[in-house]
Amino acid sequence: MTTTDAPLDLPGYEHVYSGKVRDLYAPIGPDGRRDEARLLLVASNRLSAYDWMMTPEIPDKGEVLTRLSLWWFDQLADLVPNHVVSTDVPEQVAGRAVLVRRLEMLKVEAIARAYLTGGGLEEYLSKGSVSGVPLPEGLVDGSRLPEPVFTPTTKAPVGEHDQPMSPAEVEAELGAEVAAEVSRLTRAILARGNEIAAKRGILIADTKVEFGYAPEGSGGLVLADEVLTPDSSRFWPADLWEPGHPQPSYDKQFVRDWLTSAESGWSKASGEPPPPLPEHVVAQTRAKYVEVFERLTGETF
Ligand code: PZK
Repeated sequence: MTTTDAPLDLPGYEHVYSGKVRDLYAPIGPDGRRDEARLLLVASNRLSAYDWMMTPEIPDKGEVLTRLSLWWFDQLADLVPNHVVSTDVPEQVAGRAVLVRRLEMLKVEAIARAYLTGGGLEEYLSKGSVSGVPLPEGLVDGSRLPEPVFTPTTKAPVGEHDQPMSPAEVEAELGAEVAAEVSRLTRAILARGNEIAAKRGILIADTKVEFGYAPEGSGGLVLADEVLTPDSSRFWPADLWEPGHPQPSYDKQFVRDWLTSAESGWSKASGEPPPPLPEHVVAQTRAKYVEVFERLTGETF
């Protein structure tokens, strides 16, 4: 899948890469050459649902998620170092961009699950285990797991879907020692996230994090990308949690409900792009992102 938006013209930066919802730029040094040690990570206001990019964008989404990630990096600082260098960024992207250390990224999507749903649920129903971890009988969609389970996947190119990786595949890719460390850290990040979020009425069902190494090879794994945001994690409102059926999504529920309602006139199965979101759905969705930020951090957006 491609993005229709042209990259921004950011003074002192050159566009490197765009994902579905984020963009990477490389700083240009005083000598006019790329600074190979840093990257500018820009969070857009783009939102995807049912694998389609929505129009219009969600105002302030990029800034809310950037500020939330920065807050989580602080909450996790005693568990793992992170890639953040500075929030002094071009004014065009102020508040929604972070200057980061350029790392050698691991070729594994580090996922942990604290509640059973999605692909984890499917695997459990067919095998009774998830990523090689045997689970108790009788679990249903939304059940809390006894403890977070590491369920890594491959990193698929944009537009393709990530595939589950077996423990043996992860060890072959990373080596047994790094694989064990990535597993331990990913589960610890989700456990810490849930300890904090539970006090604020939010459950974090699962999360995807990315790790890299500083190129010098000094020190260990560094937490990169975004962390514990609604884009990288499934957030559920705790008061509506009821195992046995799919849980409402904290951030995207208004979008999904409208898209699947008669009002939108759209059908998932049609293969057609969805129609533009009405203003009230955009506003409600923006409000949910702001609400999740304010509930978790206790700060005002
Ligand atoms: C890096 N991504 C994900 C995909 C984006 C971002 N600190 C880093 N060093 C090297 N590479 C990356 C990072 C970070 N973070 C992150 N891909 C590479 C990604 C699409 C768009 F903005």
